[in-house]
Amino acid sequence: MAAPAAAAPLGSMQSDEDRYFSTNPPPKDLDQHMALVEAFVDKHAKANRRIVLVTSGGTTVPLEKQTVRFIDNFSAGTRGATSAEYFLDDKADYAVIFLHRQFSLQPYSRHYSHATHSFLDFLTEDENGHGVRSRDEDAASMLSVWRRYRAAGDRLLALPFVTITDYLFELRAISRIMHRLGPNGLLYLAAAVSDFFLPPERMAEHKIQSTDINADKSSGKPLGSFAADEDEETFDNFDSSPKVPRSKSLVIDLDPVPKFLKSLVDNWSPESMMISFKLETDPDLLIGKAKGALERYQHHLVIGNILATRKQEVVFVTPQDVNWVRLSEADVAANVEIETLIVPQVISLHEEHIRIYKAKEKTQ
Ligand code: PAZ
Repeated sequence: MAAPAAAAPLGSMQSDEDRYFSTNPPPKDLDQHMALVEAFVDKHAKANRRIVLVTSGGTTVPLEKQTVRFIDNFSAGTRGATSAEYFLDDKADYAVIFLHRQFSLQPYSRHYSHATHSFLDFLTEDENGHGVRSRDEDAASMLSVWRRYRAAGDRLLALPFVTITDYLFELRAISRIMHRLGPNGLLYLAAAVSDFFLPPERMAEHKIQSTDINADKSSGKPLGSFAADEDEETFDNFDSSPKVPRSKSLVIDLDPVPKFLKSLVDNWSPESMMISFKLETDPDLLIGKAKGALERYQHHLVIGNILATRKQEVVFVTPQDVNWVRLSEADVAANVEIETLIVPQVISLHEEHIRIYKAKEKTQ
């Protein structure tokens, strides 16, 4: 029988969360970002405005400390950027902290920045030939986007992240600041966040090499987990060129990212309303996984979507209900955005959350 493990001395137990944040480096702009968030939150709290944190786009998983290669995902940030616009709408009047993947879609400019043709195609020479203006056919829609952009003004704070670790540091710090908003804070977590990462102690410092040549010179350490080559005398030679050693295959062994949403709900911003998104490709898994997330994290709403149909339908899963939200065929044909349905429903639920919180406060 194995001897029982010695009990850890009191105070020495580190949670997965503590370990993650103490062993991974914070993003270099974190302090500067949080100074902006503090000022933004204080200003809008004074105006008694509700604030939503919208997260958007994919997180990268770097394979090297001086990163040349990384793992990424499909998300362009359409859901986040589009939703942010509807939260900023005059009628909704939210202030939005837009935590987004660097260079992903942004509210308002998204209509032009990632279009299939260049933004320059929206312009034409003005009458005097001294400048440019929008083409006549685009003028009305551009004016509408521009007016909404100007109206949003200082209600939008956009902060970029790149890696999964940047994202988690920023999420933790922003949600802690939002805690001071009480129930007026809303967390709308639409970013496509990696479930896996490479811990720093297993990350190569320099670019991972595909052969053993100069391996020791470049890093002084083993270069990641390469599949060992049985036959060291094999070469990549298909012609009479000088012999070079055959490239090795790269085996990547990733750790699971600790589950942070429970900390968000319990500790970081417990009075905010929290909405997470759940993406699946297999429709048979979606509702079960969404319910599982609700049970596990005890938050307010999971919005589920399937990769192939995410722009036409989503499902709202709460502890009480499962409700599909769908665009009609006519809406799809007219390019109506599903966020025009999602955001107003989310706002009603947030209003309900605030009402319940205030009613509870009165009875205490
Ligand atoms: O960025 P996008 O609009 O192409 O995709 C949006 C989305 C599918 C990433 C989002 O709706 C979502 O489900 N986010 C959570 C993904 C997840 O981690 O399960």
